[in-house]
Amino acid sequence: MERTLIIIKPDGVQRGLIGEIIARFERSGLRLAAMKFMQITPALAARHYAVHEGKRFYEGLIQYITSAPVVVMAWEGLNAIQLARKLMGKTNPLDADAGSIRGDFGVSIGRNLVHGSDGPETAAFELGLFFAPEEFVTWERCTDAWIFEEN
Ligand code: DAT
Ligand code: MG
Repeated sequence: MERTLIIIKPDGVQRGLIGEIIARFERSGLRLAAMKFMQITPALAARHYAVHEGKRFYEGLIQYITSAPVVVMAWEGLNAIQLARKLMGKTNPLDADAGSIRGDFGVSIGRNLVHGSDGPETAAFELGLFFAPEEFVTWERCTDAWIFEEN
């Protein structure tokens, strides 16, 4: 089982797509482990996007992610990280497949609606930035046996 950090970015919130985006994760079979509605501070944004510091789009990225509230979630399941990236689609909505969140709703790379961790180390780091350990809910979903195949 893996956990990944998903953020519905300010454009997703402002455009009224919170429910639409959550529904896609929910019906995928991934299981919700934590969720909050918040506004990201510049300091938190700088830590979250530290790997992009110095790139020409960095300032705009920090401006955008701190510009309005976001919904931050942890989703868990088998291969949750890769699965979530697939639901999101490629970084640039122009390259994102139809049927993905960015492919269906995005136009600009700098307004691409969602964030999702890109690997296990990144996921652990990012989950720790946004959630305290006690904020993760451990629960059994009544459909788990129909979704997560036992090995
Ligand atoms: P992703 O969000 O798919 O993991 P990333 O980590 O490479 O993509 O970049 C983080 C965000 O920065 C991305 O969602 C949008 C923005 N970004 C990336 N490359 C960009 C570019 N060439 N021009 C403008 N914004 C960019
Ligand atoms: Mg990334």
